[in-house]
Amino acid sequence: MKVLFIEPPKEEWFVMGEYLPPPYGIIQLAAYLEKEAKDVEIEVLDCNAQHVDWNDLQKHIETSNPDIVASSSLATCNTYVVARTLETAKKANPDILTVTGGQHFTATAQESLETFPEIDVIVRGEGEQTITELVRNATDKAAQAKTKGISFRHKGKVVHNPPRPLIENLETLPYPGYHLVKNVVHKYHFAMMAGSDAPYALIEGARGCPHDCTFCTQWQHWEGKWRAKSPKRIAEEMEFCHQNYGSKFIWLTDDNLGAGTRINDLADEIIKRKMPDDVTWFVQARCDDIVRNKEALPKLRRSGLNWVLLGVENPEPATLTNFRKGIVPEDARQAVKLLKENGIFAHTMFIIGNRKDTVQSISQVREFAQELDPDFVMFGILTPFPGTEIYEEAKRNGWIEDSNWSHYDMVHAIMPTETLSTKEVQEELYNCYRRFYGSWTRRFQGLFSDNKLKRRVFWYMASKGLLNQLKALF
Ligand code: B12
Ligand code: SF4
Repeated sequence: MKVLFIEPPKEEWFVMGEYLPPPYGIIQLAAYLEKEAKDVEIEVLDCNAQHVDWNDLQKHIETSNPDIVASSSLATCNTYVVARTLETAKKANPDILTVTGGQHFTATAQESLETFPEIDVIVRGEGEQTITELVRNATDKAAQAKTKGISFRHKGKVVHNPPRPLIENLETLPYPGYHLVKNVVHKYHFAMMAGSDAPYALIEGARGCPHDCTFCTQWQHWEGKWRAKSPKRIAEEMEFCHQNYGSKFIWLTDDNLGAGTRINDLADEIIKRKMPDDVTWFVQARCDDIVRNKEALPKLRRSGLNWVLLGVENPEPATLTNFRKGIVPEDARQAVKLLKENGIFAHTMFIIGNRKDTVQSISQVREFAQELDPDFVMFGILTPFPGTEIYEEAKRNGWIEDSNWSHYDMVHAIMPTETLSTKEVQEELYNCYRRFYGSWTRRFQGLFSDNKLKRRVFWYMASKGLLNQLKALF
């Protein structure tokens, strides 16, 4: 029995410049399968790192000769890329069982199995135990059809098996399976965030989030539960990646660093390991949690945390309430200030294009970004990702004007607001970026900043022409 995990050829999300990320989801699944099903042969093909394009993929699958092909998906915008990968597997050998999973396919299992005949099985929700059972029962079709957590076609109908309970203790998961991509592991990098020569690793400290924002897929995907590894285990994984793979830029995949009470201990555990100063890490956090944990920030900085992405979303309290974000604008002011005071790169994310947005309210978003003056800003367009409440609302009300999944990347406008057309929302995104990055004062301050990170980001953005790329979208 052979399972081939594939990270398909993907285009970069251009807003963050040039990067090559490790395909963490599938190496995690493959490492678990390796541990639990010792007789199974496993191969991980990272098309982007191994320079396998669409022309070469079929040949590669034929040579590999797997019984099962499992494709990574990551985000809604990769839907067609996943379908094409599994279609290619079927062309190589129609007997291959094709599988995918993740947020998008979990939320659209019925529709996706109706639309894409090349997908045999969708693994809904948490993948490790389900893919292992699916592989174990590969020669017993009746047993396989009973696997919890899968959706598949049977006699022309889509069948959804009951969900699989979540793994109770995430520490039963193996360490990240970077050995499964060891020939390319040195290539993973994030040019703008850490430079092209800093080996980049993803590490998972938790799954899910205790909050329930209406635009977010994460809490729904992980059933409203937040499960975390201990600070000790997270620090051990960081050290493991640094020692074994030379990782210097570590992205903790947690959506919400501040959930629970682990921040202080996490900083202590990382500091205790005395990794070199050029090993840095990044994470996403809520503004209120940064404020709540302000005493721990100096220690976090000493542990190597040098970049935090904050979900500021909007300056309008009513919009924050509508999003069920649970923060107030003052949290954002405080959080940005605290990060900057502690030498941590403050990266903020704003969302425009909610139903009530007008030219005026979006200009307030821009002005709020100016006022906060973070080191780096990203503006995103409210995108109705399947699996979110916003999606259900938008679908019910017929707001969705673009059903091309490859546009669901928060850069393409998908729906109008009450007063702005979809095209106008698109133009407003450009205006937001132009207001923040178009100013010569800000450009000079960035390009010649004392802060090395800030300098790199601004030089990088200047060289990549982000504004022009955004303008080309309308
Ligand atoms: C790191 C990251 C990135 C990295 C790239 C990482 C990579 N490997 O390519 C960067 C920064 C480049 C990135 C870019 C983008 N990202 Co991103 N990213 C993440 C993040 C933080 C971690 C991903 C991860 O490794 N998770 C850990 C793994 C173990 O979890 P998992 O992927 O969910 O997999 C589990 C299950 O879902 C399931 N599963 C998943 N896939 C499969 C496949 C098979 C075969 C099976 C059996 C099971 C299975 O099993 C796994 C183990 O249980 C997630 C949020 C999160 N915490 O997951 C967002 C997230 C995936 N990103 C998201 C988005 C929207 C984007 C972007 C569009 C940009 C943006 N606007 O944010 C781009 C798209 C880029 C592209 N074209 O692919 C959204 C996706 C929502 C959606 N439905 O589309 C997420 C969920 C963030 C969020 N809060 O909404 N991202
Ligand atoms: S947006 Fe952030 S805080 Fe809100 S549910 Fe998603 S991960 Fe949690």
